[in-house]
Amino acid sequence: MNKRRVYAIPPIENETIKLTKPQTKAAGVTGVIKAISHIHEEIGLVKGFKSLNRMNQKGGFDCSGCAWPDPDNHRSGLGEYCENGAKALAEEATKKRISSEFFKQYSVEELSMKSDMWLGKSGRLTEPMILKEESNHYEPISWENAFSLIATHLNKLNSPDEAVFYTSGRTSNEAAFMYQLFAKEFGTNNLPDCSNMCHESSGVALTETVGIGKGSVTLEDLHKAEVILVIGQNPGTNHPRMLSALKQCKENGGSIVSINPLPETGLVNFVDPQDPLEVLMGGTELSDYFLQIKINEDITLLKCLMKLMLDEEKKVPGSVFDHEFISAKTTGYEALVQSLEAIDVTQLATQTGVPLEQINSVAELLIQKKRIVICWAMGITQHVNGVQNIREIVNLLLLKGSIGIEGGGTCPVRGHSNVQGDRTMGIYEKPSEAFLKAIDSHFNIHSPRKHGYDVVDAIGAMKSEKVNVFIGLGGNFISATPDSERTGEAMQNCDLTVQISTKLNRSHCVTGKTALILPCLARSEQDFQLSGEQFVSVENSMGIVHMSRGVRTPASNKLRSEVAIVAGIAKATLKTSKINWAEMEADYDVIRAHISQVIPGFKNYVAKVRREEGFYLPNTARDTTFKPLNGKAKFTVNEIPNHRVDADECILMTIRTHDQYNTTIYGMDDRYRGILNARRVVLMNVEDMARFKLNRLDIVHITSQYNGVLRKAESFKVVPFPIAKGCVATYFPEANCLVPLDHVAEKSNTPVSKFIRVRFEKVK
Ligand SMILES: Nc1nc2c(c(=O)[nH]1)N[C@H]1C(S)=C(S)[C@@H](COP(=O)(O)OP(=O)(O)OC[C@H]3O[C@@H](n4cnc5c(=O)[nH]c(N)nc54)[C@H](O)[C@@H]3O)O[C@H]1N2
Ligand SMILES: Nc1nc2c(c(=O)[nH]1)N[C@H]1C(S)=C(S)[C@@H](COP(=O)(O)OP(=O)(O)OC[C@H]3O[C@@H](n4cnc5c(=O)[nH]c(N)nc54)[C@H](O)[C@@H]3O)O[C@H]1N2
Ligand SMILES: [Mo]
Repeated sequence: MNKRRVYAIPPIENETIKLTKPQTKAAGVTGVIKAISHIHEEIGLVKGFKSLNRMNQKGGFDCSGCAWPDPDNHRSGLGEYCENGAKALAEEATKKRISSEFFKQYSVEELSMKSDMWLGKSGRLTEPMILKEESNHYEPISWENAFSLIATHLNKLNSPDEAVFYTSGRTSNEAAFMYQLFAKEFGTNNLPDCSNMCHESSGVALTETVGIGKGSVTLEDLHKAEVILVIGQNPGTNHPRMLSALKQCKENGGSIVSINPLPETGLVNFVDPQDPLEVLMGGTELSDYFLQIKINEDITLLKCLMKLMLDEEKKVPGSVFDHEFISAKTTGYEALVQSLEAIDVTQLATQTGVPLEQINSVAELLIQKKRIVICWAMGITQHVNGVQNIREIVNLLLLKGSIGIEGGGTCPVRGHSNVQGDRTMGIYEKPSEAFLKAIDSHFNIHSPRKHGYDVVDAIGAMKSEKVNVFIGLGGNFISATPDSERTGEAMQNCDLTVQISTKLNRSHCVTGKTALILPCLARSEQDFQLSGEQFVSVENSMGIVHMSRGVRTPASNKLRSEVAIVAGIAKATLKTSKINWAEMEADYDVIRAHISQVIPGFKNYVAKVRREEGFYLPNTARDTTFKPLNGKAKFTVNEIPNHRVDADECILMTIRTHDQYNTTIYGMDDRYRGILNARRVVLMNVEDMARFKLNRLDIVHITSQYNGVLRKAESFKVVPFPIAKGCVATYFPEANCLVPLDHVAEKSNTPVSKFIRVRFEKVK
């Protein structure tokens, strides 16, 4: 049939923009007020606060906001949450509901013309729905019929590799383990996940250099660090509770260095909302140094820092580098030093955009200190050289012997609250032989060995009609992926697309010929199965596994848990399965017992998960004896990125506002940056505005040209902003249509969302 006329790109809406001065202080009273107003609007105050009080408390549920860890011992009486955690709860615990009447009223074509915020604010999904091949409206379907439809489609494929099983990072360990197990017994490793677009570069680089794809530090290490570098990350918005750790570090005498093209609020001044005295007194100046770097000049800057350290080391050998550590635990030192010798710091400093004096000051700090933590997020990973960026970070830490010591190490700050756990559970398109062997011998199945599709490859395969069935366990594939228009067309090639979701989003509108919505319980909701009340478990950014138990009454009595939905699909599809899916669905301890037999570090999982504080997974890079898995940690020599940018171009990065969670839009304000009631904006340095003859609030179309394809994002307002020269920023997902599908990071295949060469066409 003809494809439906649906839109993968958010509509252009009239926005009455208001600009205020960017805020210098994060959190504080306004943050608390904003949190309360979201709770009030969506849930009601009494119920809302009852739930908030159980969030991130021992025995309560894990905040679905971010993966930042909870303190091991002290938990604040005011609740261990932040403004954006409260918004995440308000979003899923909303009183609003989407009934089947809603879908009678709106066709999918109409829904696809609504904004992302409108879709999300429509309320919780309440019952399974089907969009039939000849129809433009979803209609109700029973759970059993939905499962058997999926089974029919999966079982008629020519090969299991014609199915794709996507996962977003909110899925619990238990659901994730079952989902990947199902894919393997069904016969494919097509398990792309949001990590492919997120910290994949970190996993690849860390595995290659220090032998484990996860960070090495604990929260305690941040408190005890002498220096913390925060590179390519906006914690004030995206990991607000991290600011408390930075504050603690400062109180213990440490220094904070922020490296970013934007002066992000929170890194400048932080008012701890859980400290009443601070709310009155005005907060802590967090960053001692703010290096305003140009986009993707981090390798250049790190090389300058290491060269300055080397110069000092040569003057007084042994005074800067840890030679005992280097010779005992690393390889490749000489090659790195040799490559640094050739560097001209003055020249490279100009390229970074950071004044040389500032680079000298930070080098001085690094020369003197040993306990160094480096934190990073998407400003580092989402580049062509994302993997090299992280290898360069590791180089600096290895020179100082700062990995595997108290107060020092690597800190990739994860995004989704269980994205790290999902990977540990086997959500990975390139599983190791050891993992597959363990699964096969425990369950007596034969897992496929051929590697599967990651996100970018899955879109390519859908485009060339090699994939017919897409199942998404959470997330919003259409809006989160690059090249919205092309991805939308690719998705529409599928025969069946299935979304297991809590809230409505664009992926429910841009679908395969037939589509299903399977509504599931949210993290904060109670989960009852045959054996009684259940809880799930998650792993945070620092490798601590802990339980999460929902406390709220489910949004509808027709919802099922993610575990039950995966079991339902498996039971319907695999008629002669070797695995007892019903037993796992009935009692999640059975799933955990299986996990403990298969995955390293989970011995006695059933008992250990019941410990209030959870348990740490083993981490070879954290160990004070620091023994990299494959013998020695590796120094690497990385090339300085060579950016060719034409005179009429800028480099664009796509970033998050303070009022969104990825593709879920909570509100229209980017409060910290002082941009209110508008999302179609482009943040630009005033000198660049003059260069392009643009005025404040002029409207421009943004174009990007890559590999001969011209892409265009229409009608963005120009906002003068203190961003590094030559760099501009827009919000994700409005600008995803500019991100080329074939522009990806080397080795990690992560879409390059932070480096798009763009031009501007003035509209009026
Ligand atoms: N409230 C809220 N919390 C979230 C999320 C959310 O959307 N909302 N998303 C979650 C997820 S999945 C993730 S992955 C994390 C994302 O957390 P972040 O990585 O903090 O998110 P971004 O908005 O992408 O911000 C990227 C930062 O890197 C900077 N940057 C961009 N390019 C460069 C560069 O080349 N070099 C340097 N040094 N800096 C650069 C940008 O200016 C910006 O400050 O947050 C998680 N937490
Ligand atoms: N241009 C650009 N693109 C990016 C990025 C960028 O910085 N720039 N960042 C990338 C990153 S870091 C990430 S992680 C991805 C995010 O990609 P995704 O994880 O795919 O997207 P989200 O927006 O987090 O997914 C939101 C949807 O998840 C569903 N959901 C929420 N909670 C639950 C739950 O408990 N269970 C289930 N089953 N569903 C739930 C809701 O229906 C909601 O609409 O986007 C990537 N895309
Ligand atoms: Mo992410």
